[in-house]
Amino acid sequence: MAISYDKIPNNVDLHTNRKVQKALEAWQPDFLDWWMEMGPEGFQQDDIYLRTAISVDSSGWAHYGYVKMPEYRWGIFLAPKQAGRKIGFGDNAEYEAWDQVPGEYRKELRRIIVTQCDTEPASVEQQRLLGKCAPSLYDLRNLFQVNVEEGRHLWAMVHLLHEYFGRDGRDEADEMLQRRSGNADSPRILEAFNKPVEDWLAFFCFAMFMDRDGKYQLGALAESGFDPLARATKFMLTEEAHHLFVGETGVGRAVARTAQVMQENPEADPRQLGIVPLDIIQKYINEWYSGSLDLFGGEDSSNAANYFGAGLKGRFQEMNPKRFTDHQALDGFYELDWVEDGQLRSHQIPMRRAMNLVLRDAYKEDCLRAVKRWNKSLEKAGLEERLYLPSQRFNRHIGVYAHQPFDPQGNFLSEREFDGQTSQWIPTTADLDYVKSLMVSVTKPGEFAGWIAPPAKGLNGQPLNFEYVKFVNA
Ligand code: BYC
Ligand code: FE
Ligand code: FE
Repeated sequence: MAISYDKIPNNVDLHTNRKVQKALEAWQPDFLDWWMEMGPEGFQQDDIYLRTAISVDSSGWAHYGYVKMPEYRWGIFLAPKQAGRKIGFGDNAEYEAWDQVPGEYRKELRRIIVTQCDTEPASVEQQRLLGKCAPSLYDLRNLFQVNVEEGRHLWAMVHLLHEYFGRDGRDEADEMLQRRSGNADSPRILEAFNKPVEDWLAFFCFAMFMDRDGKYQLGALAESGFDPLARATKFMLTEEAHHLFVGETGVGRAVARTAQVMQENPEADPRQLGIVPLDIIQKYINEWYSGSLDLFGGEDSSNAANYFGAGLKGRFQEMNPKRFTDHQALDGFYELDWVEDGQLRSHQIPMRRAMNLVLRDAYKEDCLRAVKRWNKSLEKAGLEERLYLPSQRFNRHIGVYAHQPFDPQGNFLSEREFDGQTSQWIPTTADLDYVKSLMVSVTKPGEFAGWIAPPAKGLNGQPLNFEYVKFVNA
């Protein structure tokens, strides 16, 4: 099947690159089948006010207009090449950045790119039913914007697989459309991407915490000595900013609405007021934040040391001298307490092996900043409660704290104490059912569901009551 290349905006010379053309011609129809089967259910015919990336220059890349999602122009962009760019860190520092995959690191690079790539379609699958209960047209449009851009991130990584990894790369690209989030036989690679996102508070937590992991992982890959990966991820980060905005302001609007209604009804039970009680919001934060920490991999990781040593994956803003001056990280240790012989003991991780932790620390700072902002609306409403991030030890499935009985404050409990209290920390079935009961679909322009405050302003300079989605069968 022939593809019309002007429908694929790109700056990778697609029209002259026979090799990638051929690979994409085989892959694109399968992508569209996947999108129809696993993409947002029920809205494929509607006109959505979406932005499309049509070039890489910072002022002109975002083009807004009504699009039906299956006709979205998923493009392939690399951030502009920096002439003479050198590898910035690790054992290969100061060599020219690689334009081709270096043979000795082929396996590692393939694995990093495949892992990154797999999360993109996974997130679309996890979110596919949310459109049916969106709290407003504004939010519905934001969901779809995130979904089509995750689709484009899949394209961006598939392009690298097609262009640089030959036969293996084509096989990996095919498998991206075969694995399914949550499928027992062929699940997505990382655990957190196998969990369905079933209500909008969960969606906002996902975009806040999981997409933010994406920001830091992409930031680490944007430092890569493999130049095409660095350039692809750098451009993905420009789109990612909106996903993070959707997540952070989404949770913030739920908190703000709860604060406002509680202030107006100080004696009432929040569950009778059609808002999400703060204790449930805290439980959602506990669950999604702890899940996001798992996405950084183990605290003590030889993989991480190898990636850094080879110059494949750096730290966040590796080349910013305010953050890092030593780009070797051969000296020093990261000190961390974990349980040994039934007790918390201090351990020293050689710095290169602690790179997952170093990246995670930058991530945590960013999350703390957002929580502080959310707490401002509680403060303004005169409420005493505050939201917080749980300890890094709590509810972990990967790394040195995996499957151990820590509470959200990081205390090491006995199994019995722990089992008795999890319902206070993680959403129970009753909590999830209550949140689901609030999830009504609101489709009138300018109106919002009762559990969430409207945003401060509309999108792209449009008013709040703009028709962000036009339904074909309205
Ligand atoms: N789940 O050395 P270790 C995004 C495995 S999100 C399952 O501790 P490493 C997005 C690991 O494979 C960003 N398994 O970990 C967000 C290894 O297995 P083997 C995605 C896991 O390798 C929202 C073993 O445990 N990008 O873009 O240093 C919407 C020990 O591994 C997990 C990336 O992840 C897990 N969570 O670190 C849309 C970047 N963690 O070798 C998109 C690329 C570890 O024993 N990925 N394991 O069989 C990486 O850099 C690394 O693979 C990780 C893991 C940081 C994920
Ligand atoms: Fe993405
Ligand atoms: Fe994202």
